[in-house]
Amino acid sequence: MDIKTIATTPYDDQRPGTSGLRKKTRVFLEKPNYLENFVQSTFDSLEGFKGKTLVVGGDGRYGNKRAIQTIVRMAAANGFGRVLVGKYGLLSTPAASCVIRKYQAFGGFILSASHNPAGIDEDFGIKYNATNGGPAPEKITEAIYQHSQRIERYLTCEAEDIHLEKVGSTQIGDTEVVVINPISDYAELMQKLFDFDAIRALFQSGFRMCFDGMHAITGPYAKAILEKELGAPQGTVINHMPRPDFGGGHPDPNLTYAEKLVKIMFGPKPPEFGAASDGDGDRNMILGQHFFVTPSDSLAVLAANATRVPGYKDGLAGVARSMPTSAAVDQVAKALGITCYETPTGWKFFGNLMDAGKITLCGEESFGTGSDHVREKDGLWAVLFWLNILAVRKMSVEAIVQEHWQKYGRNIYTRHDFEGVDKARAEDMMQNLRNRMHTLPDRAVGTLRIAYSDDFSYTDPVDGSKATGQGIRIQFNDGSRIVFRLSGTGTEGATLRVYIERYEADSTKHQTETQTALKDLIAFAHSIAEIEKYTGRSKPTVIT
Ligand code: G16
Repeated sequence: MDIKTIATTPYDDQRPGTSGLRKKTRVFLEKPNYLENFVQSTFDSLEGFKGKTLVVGGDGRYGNKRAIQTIVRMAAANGFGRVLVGKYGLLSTPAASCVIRKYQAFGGFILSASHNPAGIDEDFGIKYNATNGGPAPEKITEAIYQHSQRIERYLTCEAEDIHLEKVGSTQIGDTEVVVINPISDYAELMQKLFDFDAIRALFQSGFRMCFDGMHAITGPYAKAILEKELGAPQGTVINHMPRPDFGGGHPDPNLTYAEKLVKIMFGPKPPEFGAASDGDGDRNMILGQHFFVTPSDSLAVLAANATRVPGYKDGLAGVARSMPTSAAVDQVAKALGITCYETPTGWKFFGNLMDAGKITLCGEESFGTGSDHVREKDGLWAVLFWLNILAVRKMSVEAIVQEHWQKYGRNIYTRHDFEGVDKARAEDMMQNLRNRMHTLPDRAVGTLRIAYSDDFSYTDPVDGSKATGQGIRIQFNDGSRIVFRLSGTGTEGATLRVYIERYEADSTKHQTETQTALKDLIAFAHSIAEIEKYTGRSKPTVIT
């Protein structure tokens, strides 16, 4: 193989965010060597991969296939022994994690900007996952960034494009490139975790569901598993064809963007169960008939019912949630006598806890739920977990959640997003709040009193690494909370996220509409942070 050394120069904006490097598609396509710089900086940050296996796949968005061809050539030139690529260039994020683990790969690249829209004028992204199948920890992402700041060359080679349309193997010099079925390894893992017979019987009994693939990666996975394997009627999976522009939609499974599914589930005679996943298949939304399950509640319900599901029948080692996620799962952990860890936002913070056997289940308010079966959050896994519980308990989604609240109390919860605001102004707002944090304790807000306020920091209990500046918390004496953070996944301007939560033990108050139940805290959040003054917005763009 003729290895080519190509001269290049650094870009100063290649620091990975909450989940990899996300930019406008044109940045990757039109800035010379933008992708190559990031890929080579990643290789240069790693040691010991010569002759080992690299996994490559993506969510099928615009630019996916072209990026894969570039990465395959670079992987060969850098000395990987084998590259596993999903057919058509596809691999959902959890499937990529599964494949990395199953084939003991050195690591993998996932091409995705997750739930961000796709297309030439939308977003593209790339992230590196390590040997455990999980997102690279901060020490690797920081090393990648440092390398990207002094990069002078990248390595590639002359080779024909790989035939991504056909499963099979080819050689580039000493490197074997294998195009794999992107679904089968993942489907096999799901079969090991869940009672497929019970779910099959549920569908045979006439149970109906609607799964929204949002024209993104999970469509083919859901078709294969729900319809073909589990016998759900054809048509159960809607928007199932992945498209390079996700059909022009915004594949974020929430009440705003999963519009078609929401219409069905809140319309006349809805199916018993509704679910959606996002661009790269790691997020999930769970719906009952006219009923939305918050991601925080969903995690708590899965934890409380885990032993009814084969893969978790021996119980949970522990659980974890990101800091802004509601404390619903904390109540379950307390009842089960297991530890609940509180981590910063970002799936990468769960990896060490899972590798060390400290947790089995974890989740985030941002529609992510998962377990130690892989090292990514997993949308379809969460849907199958719910289906398994529904098959065993023979109750509706709403009845299960209502019963859960009766037993554990309800953590009434909402997130308000202010998308596309001015970045500098949003950072000023956060700084202003930070400067005044120390004046807040003991202050009365209606009948509540502020217990403390801080900027969340985290010390990893496994390797002692520290993460600071992870979100400003205002904690009240009754357990209520308000959290302010700026999103780390956007590509333009800033998104302010405000998370609001109140614990309600009194079941007579569980039916109050969420925004009404949290009205006083929402008003206080607006006034204390001076949201309108800094962002020019009096109302959020998205409420979840
Ligand atoms: C990513 C991360 C998640 C995080 C979410 C939101 O999800 O993997 O851990 O919770 O972003 O992050 P932020 O609030 O910073 O926008 P995904 O689905 O986009 O990969």
